[in-house]
Amino acid sequence: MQMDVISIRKKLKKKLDEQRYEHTLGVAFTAMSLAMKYDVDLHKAELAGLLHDCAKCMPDEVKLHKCEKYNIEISDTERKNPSLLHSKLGAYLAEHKYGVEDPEIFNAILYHTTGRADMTMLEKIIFVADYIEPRRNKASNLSEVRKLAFENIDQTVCKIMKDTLSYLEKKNAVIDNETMHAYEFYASETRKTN
Ligand code: DGI
Ligand code: FE
Ligand code: FE
Repeated sequence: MQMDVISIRKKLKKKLDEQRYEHTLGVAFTAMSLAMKYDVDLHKAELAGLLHDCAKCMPDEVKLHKCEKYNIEISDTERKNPSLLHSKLGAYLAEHKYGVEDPEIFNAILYHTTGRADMTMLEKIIFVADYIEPRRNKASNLSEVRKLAFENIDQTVCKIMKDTLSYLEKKNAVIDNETMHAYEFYASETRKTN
């Protein structure tokens, strides 16, 4: 059965550390603001925002173990970077532990880290809200990206993907195929409209 938002928040507060919980609230509120701008159901944006990182705060071994237990497929890239699994596992837990019944919400959780080609508006909103929520302070050009998010969501997705890829390349991190493919899609999409 679908849990109400207040009960979901209470459960998340137990499962996440303090910073991650604050980030989660920031993503939920930012997602709702973007949903107002882009005509998306506010409740779906809130649920997807609240639950997107529900599987983030567990050790990598536990993520791997739970994926095996629930028969969630683990790719080579994910085996090398088990942190990436928090999206897949989060989508599974949203359904089975938080009672979310809406596949649009699972997909927004599932693709929030890598993105994917041709995302739905809800998927783009969660992808962007994760990066721009008020408590985030990592990227240097955040004020610019925050403004752009309310002007052109596709360009924002493309910019975030580009910045994330150059950050990962600098770190010599393994890049997931989905991340690369998603960037190529949005790079060509925004070229078409410019
Ligand atoms: O969970 P959050 O920290 O809120 O944000 P997130 O789910 O977007 O995860 C962010 C991290 O994931 C960030 O450091 C970039 C990294 N990431 C995104 N795509 C890839 C990736 N890491 C690797 N190794 N490969 C990817 O393709
Ligand atoms: Fe995440
Ligand atoms: Fe997040």
